[in-house]
Amino acid sequence: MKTLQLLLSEQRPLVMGILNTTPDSFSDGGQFNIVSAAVDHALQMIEQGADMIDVGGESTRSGAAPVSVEEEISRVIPVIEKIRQHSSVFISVDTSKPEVMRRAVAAGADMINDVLALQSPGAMEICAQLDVPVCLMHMQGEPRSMQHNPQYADVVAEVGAFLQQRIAACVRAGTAQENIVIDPGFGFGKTLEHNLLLLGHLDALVDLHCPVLVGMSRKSMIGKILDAGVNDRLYGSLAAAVLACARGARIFRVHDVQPTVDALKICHAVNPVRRGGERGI
Ligand code: 7PM
Repeated sequence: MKTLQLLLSEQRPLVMGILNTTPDSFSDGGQFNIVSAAVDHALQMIEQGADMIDVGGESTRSGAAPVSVEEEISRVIPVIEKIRQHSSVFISVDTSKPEVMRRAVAAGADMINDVLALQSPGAMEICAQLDVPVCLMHMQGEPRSMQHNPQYADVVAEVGAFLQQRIAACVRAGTAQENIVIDPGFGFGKTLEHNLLLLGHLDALVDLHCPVLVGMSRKSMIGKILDAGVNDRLYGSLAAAVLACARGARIFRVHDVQPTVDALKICHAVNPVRRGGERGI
């Protein structure tokens, strides 16, 4: 079994492949076809060098309709079970619902990735009880309205303070400090300027002594700079990943696994154990 500690101890950037199981991401809507297409995609990303697969069943797109617990379970659980049958890859589940967290870990998931940073009632307690690693992400507002005029006095300080509070709350609830990963939440209630400030000052988050995960792949911050549609954001996404890596990020949540693995190998070759001992674990 792979553990977060073991992967991090390799002292190289870790690539997390994004696996969407929402019906809108597949052309054929049938349940069997969705599961088998998702598992095929996961195996392909593993082949390309993904260290982790992030399985998500709830679209966090601004304006997207909420998904029921039953619906989310029916999307992600069969996929997690099938990936586990084929591979020992590290699996994270992108969810905010305590019941989905419990079921996903029972099905073989290794980590909880929660864009709400375990603020749903019961979520923090379940994660402590399950004794699994968690990724705490910052978001301002809620998905439906978060991009309507986000405002900060000091985005870097506010995101850092929020994550620090959530780390403390999780540790109080019983989660081991070593099991906590933090994420600035690029694009979640942030303008392009906010996102760039966070990327430019990522060291402020690295200083919180938890490994930092970043997700900028194909996001609108890349699209806005390049004036490019979602299918023309690969090179921009690679550049953003490399910059984050150079500033101390440890885990990269991406769509395009193989190109990202290559780009990050270059970054890592320059400085393999970047401040490894004392920072970001
Ligand atoms: C529509 C809009 C669909 C945005 C999907 C998204 C992150 C995440 C997502 C992230 C962590 C995407 C996002 N983004 N989890 N889940 N960090 N930890 O572009 O940045 O994938 S969903």
